Amino acid sequence: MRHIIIGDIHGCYEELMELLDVVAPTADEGIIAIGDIVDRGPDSEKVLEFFRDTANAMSIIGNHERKHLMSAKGKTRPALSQLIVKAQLSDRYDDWLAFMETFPRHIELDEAILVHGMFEPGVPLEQQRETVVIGTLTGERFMTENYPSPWYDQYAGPKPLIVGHHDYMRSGEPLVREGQVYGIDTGAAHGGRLTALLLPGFEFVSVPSRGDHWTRMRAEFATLAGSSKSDLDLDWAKLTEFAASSHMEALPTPQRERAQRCAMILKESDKLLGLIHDRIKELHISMLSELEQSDDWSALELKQRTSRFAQRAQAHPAAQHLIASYRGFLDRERISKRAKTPRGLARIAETLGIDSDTINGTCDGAS
Ligand SMILES: [Mn+2]
Repeated sequence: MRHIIIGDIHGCYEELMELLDVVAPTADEGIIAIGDIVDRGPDSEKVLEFFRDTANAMSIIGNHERKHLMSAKGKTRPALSQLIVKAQLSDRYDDWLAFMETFPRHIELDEAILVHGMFEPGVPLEQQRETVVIGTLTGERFMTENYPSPWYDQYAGPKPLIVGHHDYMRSGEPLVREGQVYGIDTGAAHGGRLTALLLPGFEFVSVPSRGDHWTRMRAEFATLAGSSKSDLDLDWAKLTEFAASSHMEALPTPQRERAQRCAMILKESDKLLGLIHDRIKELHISMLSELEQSDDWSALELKQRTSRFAQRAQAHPAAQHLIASYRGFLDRERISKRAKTPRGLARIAETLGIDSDTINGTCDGAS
C-alpha cells in the first residue's frame, strides 16, 4: 500500500487531477499534501474541497495556510495572495479557515517525516520550532542565521525527511539528498511542475504546470492590491525621503499615511534584503561544493576556478550576485543598489524562492 506525498499544490487543481490520474491511487492508499495547497494558483477552493471530501486525503499545514489563519486573527497583514483567495472564497472563507486550522504541523510515517518548511538538523521532531517546520519568515531568518550552509545538506536522519515550501532546483526537478531529504515543491503555481513522491519506494511522478498562474492571477486581481502599489516602484532615496516625514504630526492625513507606508516598505525591504543576502551565500556555497567534487578541481588555478564557477552560476537569474558572493564582494548594499526599488528586490527574492509577499503586503489593502 502506497502513500502519495504531493508537493506545494497552490490552487493548481487541474494539475492535481492530472497527477492523480497518473498515480491512480486506490481508496486505501493515503494521499498527503505537504502544505501550501492554497494561494497563487487559480483554484484554491476546488483543491480545498478535494482534501475535505476525499476520505483518504489530507494536508499538513504550510506557511500559506498559516498566513490565512494569522491574518484572519488580526496577527499579521494579509498579503495579496491571501486577499485574492479571501475574495474567491467569499462568505465561505470562515468555514475554510476552520478546515485549514485542522491541518497538522507534521506527519511521521514509517518511511519518512513530513513537514512543509524546514528542519533543524540534530533536533528531535517534537522539539522543532513551529516557525521552522512551517516555514514562516521568522523561521527562515532563524535558519539562515544559525545554519550558514543549507540545512538540508546537514540533515542526517533518523528518517528521510520530505519537505515542500521552496522550489530549490527551479528546474521542475525535486531536490534529492538520497535517503535524507526530498524537496518536492517544484513550482506548480509558477509554470514548473506538480510532483508526487510515492512511498515506500521513493519514486517521483510529476506533471507539467499549465502555466505561470501566479503572474496571471496577480495581474487579474491587481485592483485588490490597492492604488498605492506604485510606492513599490520608488527608488530608495525617494522612499527614504518620504519615510522621514512619517512622524510629522502637521502633515495632512493622506500624506502622513503615505509616509508611514513608505517607512513600512523600507523596513520590510531591509528584512527581505537580509534573506536574499543569506540565500545567495547559501546557494553559492552549495554550487561550489558541487564543483569541488569534480576530479580536476584541485588542479585548477584560481582564475580557472572563478570562470568555472561563473559558468555554473550563469543560468541562474541572480548569477551576478552569486559570482559576487563567490569572489567575496557580496554585501547588502550591492544587492539593494542593483535592485533599485522594492519591487526590484521582490523580483530577485522570487528568483531565489524567497517569499516576497511581505513587500507586496505593505501595500495590499492600504487604500
Ligand atoms: Mn509554497
